[in-house]
Amino acid sequence: MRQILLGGVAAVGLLLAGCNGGSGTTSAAAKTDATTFLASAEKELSEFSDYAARVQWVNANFITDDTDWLAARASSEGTLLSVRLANATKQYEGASLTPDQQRKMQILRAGIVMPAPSSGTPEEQKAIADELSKITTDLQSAYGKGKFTIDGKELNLEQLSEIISSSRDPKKLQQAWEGWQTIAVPMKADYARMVEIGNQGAKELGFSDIADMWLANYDMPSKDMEATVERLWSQVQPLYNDLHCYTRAKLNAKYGDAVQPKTGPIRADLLGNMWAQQWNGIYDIVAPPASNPGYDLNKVLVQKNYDPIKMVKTGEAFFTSLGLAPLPETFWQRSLITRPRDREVVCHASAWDLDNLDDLRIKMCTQVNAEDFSTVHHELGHNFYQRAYNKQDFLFKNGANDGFHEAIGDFVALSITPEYLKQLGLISTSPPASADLGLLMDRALEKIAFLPFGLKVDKWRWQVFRGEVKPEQYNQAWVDLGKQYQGIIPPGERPADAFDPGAKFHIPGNTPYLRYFLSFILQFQFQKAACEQAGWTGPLHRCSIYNNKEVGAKFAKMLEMGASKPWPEALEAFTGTREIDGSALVAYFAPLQAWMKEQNAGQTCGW
Ligand code: X8Z
Ligand code: ZN
Repeated sequence: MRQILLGGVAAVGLLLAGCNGGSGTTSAAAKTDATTFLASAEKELSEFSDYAARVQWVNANFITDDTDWLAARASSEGTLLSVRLANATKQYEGASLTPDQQRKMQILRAGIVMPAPSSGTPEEQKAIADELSKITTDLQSAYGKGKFTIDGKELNLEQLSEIISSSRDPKKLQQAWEGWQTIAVPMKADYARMVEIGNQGAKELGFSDIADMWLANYDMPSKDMEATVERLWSQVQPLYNDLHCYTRAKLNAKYGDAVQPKTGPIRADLLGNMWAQQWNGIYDIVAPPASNPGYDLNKVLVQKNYDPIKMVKTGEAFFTSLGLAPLPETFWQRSLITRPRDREVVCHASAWDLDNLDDLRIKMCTQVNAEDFSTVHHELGHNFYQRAYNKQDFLFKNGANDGFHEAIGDFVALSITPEYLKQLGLISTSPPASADLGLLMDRALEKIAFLPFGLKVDKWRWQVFRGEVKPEQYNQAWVDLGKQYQGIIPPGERPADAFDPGAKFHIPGNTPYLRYFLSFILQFQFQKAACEQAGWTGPLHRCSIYNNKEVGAKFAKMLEMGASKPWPEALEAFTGTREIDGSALVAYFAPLQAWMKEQNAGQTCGW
């Protein structure tokens, strides 16, 4: 495993494989003792992972028909292996197992992202695993190669995204937005078939569907996890509504009623990001008056001659300032840090752990700007987590849950404060308290704007996996959820063949998305706890734990636990609480929320 992709993904699935076509599964006669079974499963998975990770790495770094073929084959082998092991756990149902053994069995059973069915003859099993793997590989490659031509020029995602964040011409924005969505049209039929196969696989493993299976990875029954998500959303939704209301008024003032009406949803292409998931691209439009931080990190990085390598070195230096060991030399030799000019690559940023030990790498098409400076910390968070838990047993080499994996680097990036930038020599003076609203607004555009999007992606998939939304309703359901949660609508009528969800990496990439919603909650809990440990008494958004070895040591304790204990224990180890909770996030933004409420007075908020 190591669906290392995107860092420490839980999936024992897809990437693993075992080739020694073991007999199936539930034969009681063949029942081995649990300790022996788990040891052999971990050995097999670990060996397979060493191979599959390299195949996937090469495919993502050189997308060709041949590497697609290799990746599909490895993925099929991985699916067969992980499904075989998942089925084999059925022998131990009701057996008396230690908590660790139970945990490993559950990881084997539920940790497959897209399971293939295991009924039928070995030939039939292989045929359907091959079909599934070809679909998942093709979807991912189609996304990686996505382009759209404007004025005779073929544009990739970075170029189209640049238009979305910098243009203020509604026609150009609409053209770039609609253009990017076209890359997903050919994916729809494959996606529907994949859902069919995956659901059959999930049912055979005892789940009602893939949604049930994904939600079973949080140390509680799926239903309880879903309820937890609802509780978290109800805690943070009022904050999002205030930001939405304030932003809509600013967009209305900028573009006029014909483009952005005063009431109702916001036009999705006006928010500075292709998916309206983070709105920092329109900071200039929503900036609170008289609270200019006095610097623009985008410009500062360029002026100070930062290049992609220097950005990554700076990120690494933050982690080592906490007392963590530097990255190995191979990280620098083997990572892909800028987009190569001569070949197709999967540019969506990811962190990898090729040998489940210390062959760590990132792969990202880094640009010198504030967003990618943050993303560098995000990716390195995955790598430092991976190395911290490398002494755990194979099945525990993972995040406490997938939200933790996503939150580590983001938590560290919350320490990129003006004071920290000053320590780096990037700015010469730290802005006064009067700039706080500006600093908080910039963070809100990154963190608060994201919350409903973070929810939308898997709300859509849950509906699809549960059969509540059929292929002919795929697009409408996506648009409806965007309206319901984000309060956004597409810039124009959507074509009948549209498949807009496919234009977001994690849908063709089959990366579960709830993790990011959880991460955006957790990272503020980490921040609050860390700053308390550091004795910080100022506003939370000014707190940086740079160089703090004591906080670092406690942080490392949580990281080293990996997935060996239920996640509330890991949370407790660092923060002292076992509950995931949105109040730290709400407290962080309290001054901004109070100010936005004043600005919104007299308006009809909501949509
Ligand atoms: O996919 C990512 C990371 C890799 S795990 C770059 N993120 C989500 C996204 O881009 O949609 C980080 C924030 C949300
Ligand atoms: Zn990530």
